[in-house]
Amino acid sequence: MADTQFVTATNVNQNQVMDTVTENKKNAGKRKTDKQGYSKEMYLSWYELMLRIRRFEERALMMYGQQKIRGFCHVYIGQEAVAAGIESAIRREDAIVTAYRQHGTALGRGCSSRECMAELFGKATGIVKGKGGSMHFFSSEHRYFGGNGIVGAQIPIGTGIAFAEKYKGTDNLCVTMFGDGAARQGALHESFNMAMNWKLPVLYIVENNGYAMGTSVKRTSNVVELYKMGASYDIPSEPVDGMNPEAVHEAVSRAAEYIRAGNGPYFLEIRTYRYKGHSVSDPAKYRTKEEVQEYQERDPVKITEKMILDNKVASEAEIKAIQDKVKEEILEAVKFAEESPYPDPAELWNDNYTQADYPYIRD
Ligand SMILES: Cc1ncc(C[n+]2csc(CCOP(=O)(O)OP(=O)(O)O)c2C)c(N)n1
Ligand SMILES: [Mg+2]
Repeated sequence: MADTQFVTATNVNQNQVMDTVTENKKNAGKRKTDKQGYSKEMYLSWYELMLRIRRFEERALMMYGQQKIRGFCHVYIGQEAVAAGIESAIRREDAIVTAYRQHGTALGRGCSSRECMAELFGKATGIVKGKGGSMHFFSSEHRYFGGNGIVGAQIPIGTGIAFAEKYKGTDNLCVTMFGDGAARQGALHESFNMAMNWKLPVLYIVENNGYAMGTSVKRTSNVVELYKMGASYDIPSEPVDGMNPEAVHEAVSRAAEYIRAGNGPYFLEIRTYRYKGHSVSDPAKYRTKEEVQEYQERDPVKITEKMILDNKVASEAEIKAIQDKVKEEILEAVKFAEESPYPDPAELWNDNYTQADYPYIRD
């Protein structure tokens, strides 16, 4: 199943973890994707979720082109294995908070395609009543805390959610995700330090897709292997192949086990790639076609489908049934969004945070 060494001991010591880090690094990119290590249900659920995210966003881009969706829109296409591998390795009660490239994470949490699509359309039936749009899905029912537009702002928020879980005595953890661009924010360092000092149940995940808007990781810092940043706080950290749901699942599983045992935070650098530009308005001229192609050859949806078929995990008919189901679901979601009403203008006054006794300065 895995060609990496697992860290499963509850009181694993730091040297062991750092040995594992070195091992993983040596093995990164060497993982075999042609061997079956998990159940049929697992492979099919990874495939279905990744396909749902892919088809959802392809359709959203089409609707954007028709101006049915407006405003900011950052798609996750290429990064789907990250959402799939995280979800299969954690529990529904665990919390997740992430940045603005977040449609896939919300769908992974189980938020419905129709509510998410309606949100993109700005409709009252959207997941946050049409008031958030592409960057701001949220669902406390799904333990999904958004959707944050300020780069890195969710890092202290996720740390705070983890603090709340520890304070309340649950054994839930908070997966706190951010991009490589956010890894340079000061808030990350304050959060890492506090989480480690207080042994908070937080799994930090940087989705390193190589770019922050048009700026490559290489141009930002000498430290391009982002997982190494955890070492300054003694947080166990490792790099992960983010183009393969199996690798993500394995890394998140051992991290979650370590955290749930009360050891404090864990940090994963999941290496991935976005095929599209930063947002719909970015032609992505700062990188070569060859670079994009290289990653498309490792496409997580395609490699998972190939793996399933080559190993006869499921039949072509079963794969086709999933494809048809997802296609129908997304078309239905668009229809639902189109037919839904816009929010009543009076809704502007609802769901705003107010504090009755806040000392406003008044004339
Ligand atoms: C504090 C702050 N600074 C700058 C921006 C403008 N901005 C929006 S996205 C972005 C790049 C972030 O890149 P990364 O964290 O790698 O995420 P990715 O888009 O690759 O998923 C920047 C600089 C912002 N939203 N917030
Ligand atoms: Mg990035």
